[in-house]
This record gives sequence, C-alpha cells and structure tokens, in this order.
Amino acid sequence: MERIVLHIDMDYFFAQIEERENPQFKGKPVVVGADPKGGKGRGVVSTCNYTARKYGIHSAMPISKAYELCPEAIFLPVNMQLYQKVSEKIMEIIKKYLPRSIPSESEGLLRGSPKWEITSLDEAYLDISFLNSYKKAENLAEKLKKEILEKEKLTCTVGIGPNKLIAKIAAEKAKPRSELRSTTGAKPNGLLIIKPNQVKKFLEPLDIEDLPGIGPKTGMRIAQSLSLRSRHYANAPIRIRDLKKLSKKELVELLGRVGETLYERARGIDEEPVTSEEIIKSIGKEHTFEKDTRDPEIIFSKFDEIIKEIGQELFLTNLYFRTITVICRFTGFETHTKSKTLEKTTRDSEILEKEAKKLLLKFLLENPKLIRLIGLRVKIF
Ligand code: TTP
Ligand code: MG
Ligand code: MG
Repeated sequence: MERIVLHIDMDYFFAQIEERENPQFKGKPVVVGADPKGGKGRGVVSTCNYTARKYGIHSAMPISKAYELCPEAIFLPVNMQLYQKVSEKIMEIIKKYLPRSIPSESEGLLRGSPKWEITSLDEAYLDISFLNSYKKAENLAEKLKKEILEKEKLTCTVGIGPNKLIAKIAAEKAKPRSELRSTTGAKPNGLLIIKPNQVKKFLEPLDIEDLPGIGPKTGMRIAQSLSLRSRHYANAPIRIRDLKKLSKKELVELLGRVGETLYERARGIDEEPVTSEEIIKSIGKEHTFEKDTRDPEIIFSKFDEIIKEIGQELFLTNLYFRTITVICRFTGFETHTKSKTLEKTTRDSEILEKEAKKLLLKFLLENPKLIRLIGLRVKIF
C-alpha cells in the first residue's frame, strides 16, 4: 500500500521561542545554551537562531567556541520548562489533524489508521495515507502551518513524501536556512512535497551525509572506497548518485549491516512505520563539571543528585520507564552512551539508581580519561 508521510520540525526551536518572548532580540544573533562566562564557559550550545548560524555557531558546539565566533551574541540559558510547555501546545495542534478513527479499508472509505509519532520536543511524523492524495496532503500541511503560526506565533518546516526518510530529508531541505531550498522546489513558506515519482531526482544530487545514518566517519569510508575505483571521486563531494555505484554486497563488506540499510536509503526505500499510539518521551539531566575530573566522590555525588532529580520527576509525573541511558563525555569532547533496557517497565527509583550506577561504573572502568560531563536519561511511558 502506498503511504503518505508528513514530517514537521520547528525552526530554530528554543531560540525562536526566546525571540517570541523577547521581541527586542529580533534580527540579533541569539544563542541558547550554557553560560559562556566570557569565553571560559564549559557547556554546549543547545541551539541558536539563523542569524547566529551565519557566524558558524551550531547545536552541540562548545559554548566557548560560540563565544569566540560571536561574542556580541545574546547568550541565554536553557529554559526547558517553557520549551516543554510550548512543545505540548504544538503537539496538541498537530494531533487534531488526524481523524480520531478511520473506517477500515473493508468499509471502503479511507485507508490506513491514524498514526503519529513525536520524535523530539520539536518534531513529529504523521501518517496521512488516509488522505489518499498529495494535493490534500499539501492543503493539510498549509493549514497546520498556519494554525501553529497563528496560535503559537512560531514557524515550522514540513516535508511530505512516501515514507519517513523522504519526509524527513524534504523538511531538512525546505528549512529557511537550507542552501538548496530554492532548487528543490520547496515553497518559500517552508513546505516541500516529494511524490514517489520525484524521489530519485530529489535524492541523487544530495550529499551522502544528507542520508540519516551517514556521518563524517561513514562518509569518509564511502569516499575512500569510491576513490579506489576512480580519481574522479578524490576531491569532489560524494553524492547519493555516487553511493548508488556501490553494490549491496560492497556496502555490507564496507560497513556491516548499516550498509544494507544505506543501500536502500540511497534508493529512497524506507519501510519504517510511523508508530506509537503511546507517546514515548524521555526525561534527562546532565552536568558539566567545572574542571574535568576523575575524583569518584565528585562524580558520584553529582550523579546521585541527577538520579534523585529524575526519580523525583518520575514520581511527580506518575511515569514509568524501561530504558536507562548514561551519557559520559571525556576530555576532548569524546562522548559515549551506555543503555540498559529492563525486562519490564517500572517506576522503582532503587532500580534506577542501581542500574544507572552500574552503567557509570562501566565507563570508569573502561576509560581512564578525565570526565567532562555526565548525564542520565530514561525513556518514559
Ligand atoms: P533541531 O530541530 O535539531 O534544531 P532547531 O529546531 O534548533 O533548528 P532547525 O531549524 O535546524 O530545526 O532541535 C530542536 C531543539 O532541540 C533545538 O531548538 C534545541 C534542542 N537541541 C539541543 O538542545 N541540542 C542539540 O544538539 C540539538 C540538535 C537540539
Ligand atoms: Mg527544529
Ligand atoms: Mg528537530
């Protein structure tokens, strides 16, 4: 059955909310994240508005680097409570665009069932196959964007395609900051629709790193493998059409199982369903130490605090968890995560404490480097 999938992602989300709350920031570079402390701050950038991106600032960059690039920017702390509230309001609006129940196919009216999936505070997928037409999908997207702008005074970008992969890349390319925005046929208001017969033409000229799953490392290995065949690839950026020159077998030999997925993605194939009737979110906290450290007392007392805070939030919100993830960033910004999925969901804070500490201990045993940041995240239900 042919699907129609919509992906929606808010533009420079945290920073756009800050602009909305403080109209005097308009037109100025705004960076949301850790305190730069005059260039000595140790956290990272959460996000920044597009004016700040022109200076080269981006998410996850050390805040000290951001300060170096643009000391005159407006630096703001992360006001997560506010962003979460706004996120909930936006998700409420999005949810309304799915019919509550759809007659089954045998009843002959519509196909598919209403499905949507929230994938972060500022993005979601909607399976809108029930509309049965890309024209109707476009109308829905226009209405949705308009309602969010009117009610929340925030802009977003929407991508529509035959699966999640294409919808996501389409949204990425339709972003106001995207260089390709005008060449892909995206509408100036941030909407790009890729119909099944346009997928090939859309994907082939894109950079391989536009495919989810290809970061700089994988990209490099693919580039090396191609340059062994022809000098043509030596210095040129590698496009998805180049990636298609590698057979499935070659990709698997090069990259393992990911190779198989990439072979399909390069061809626009993605069977991942839009899932989750239940909305899976996560609660997470992290802490950057003032100085990189290996002192177990400092590390574990901070970690205890984090565990307690998350335990309390679970208790207050009546939520259950099943997957626990510990994040550890070492000197030099090398970041690793370790996760544990429990047999069943629980809200037992003792289990949280025991499992989280086990994971952190593993980090300490495996890696002798100084620790810069620790964090803990639980997936909640
Ligand atoms: P994104 O949607 O990735 O980015 P964005 O909304 O800021 O900008 P864009 O227009 O490119 O979509 O992330 C959503 C929010 O999540 C972002 O506003 C801040 C937060 N975030 C972090 O805190 N750290 C990160 O590394 C990233 C990528 C996002
Ligand atoms: Mg966004
Ligand atoms: Mg996002």
